[in-house]
Amino acid sequence: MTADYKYYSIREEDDGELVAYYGDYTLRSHLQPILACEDNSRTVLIGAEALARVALNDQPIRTEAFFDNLPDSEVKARDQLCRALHLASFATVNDGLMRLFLNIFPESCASAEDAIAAARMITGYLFPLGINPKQVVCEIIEAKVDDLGALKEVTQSIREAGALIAIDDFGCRYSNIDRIFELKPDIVKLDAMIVRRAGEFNSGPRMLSAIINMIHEMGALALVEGIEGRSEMDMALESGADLLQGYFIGRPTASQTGMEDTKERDRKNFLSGFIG
Ligand SMILES: [Ca+2]
Repeated sequence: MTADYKYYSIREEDDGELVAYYGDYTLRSHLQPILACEDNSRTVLIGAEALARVALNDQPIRTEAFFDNLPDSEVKARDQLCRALHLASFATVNDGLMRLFLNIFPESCASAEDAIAAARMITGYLFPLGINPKQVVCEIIEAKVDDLGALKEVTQSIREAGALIAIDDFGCRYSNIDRIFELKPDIVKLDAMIVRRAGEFNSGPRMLSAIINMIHEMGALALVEGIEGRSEMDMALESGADLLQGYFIGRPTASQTGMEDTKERDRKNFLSGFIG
């Protein structure tokens, strides 16, 4: 598959992996698995978050560095490139069931107009790539978007297309509970810092339960990020988390291998009954 756009190109390598080229930068799409908690603390793989791996002249760099100190128009072009790459890569491993969690860069929602354009860009790709909109969860960092009108536009446009909304990094900055209630997200992702802090205090697990209960009151599912060990996994399960993500479950890996490895491991977990 080859797709050329105004600012960049996406090409298929000999091994089948899609790579995006942007000047001297190359980008690859990696997936980090997300588990759903079922009754009796059983877990099952339901999807993955797409994360970009960026290199400059073949040297790996932080993904954030790809966006640093650029004019808005450039940030938007690069953000579009990431989303196009993630969607096209996911399409190559799409089994019709797994969900793709896709980050929306806050700068793409600076205004209502930008937000609508970003949402249209995503939804416009889905049909040609054979991805059911219901499989896509768009992650938005509410705390980084000042304009409530733009937030509403982007959530409404995404929802109208049939995709789901997740509030990302909840609790790491100045998350505004009122605004989140108003946006009616399907999922709220608790920042990794929350589970880490909850593990440091005796009252931590109760605090985590209270936060998760509040998210349930909103009518949303609670996804706990930052599961890096057994103790965090157990605490999240006991606190009523609906979804889990973190290194203990799986690191971001190249799309094809990552999903297959995790599926195999998760299948074993599922068959062996209980985790713990
Ligand atoms: Ca995210």
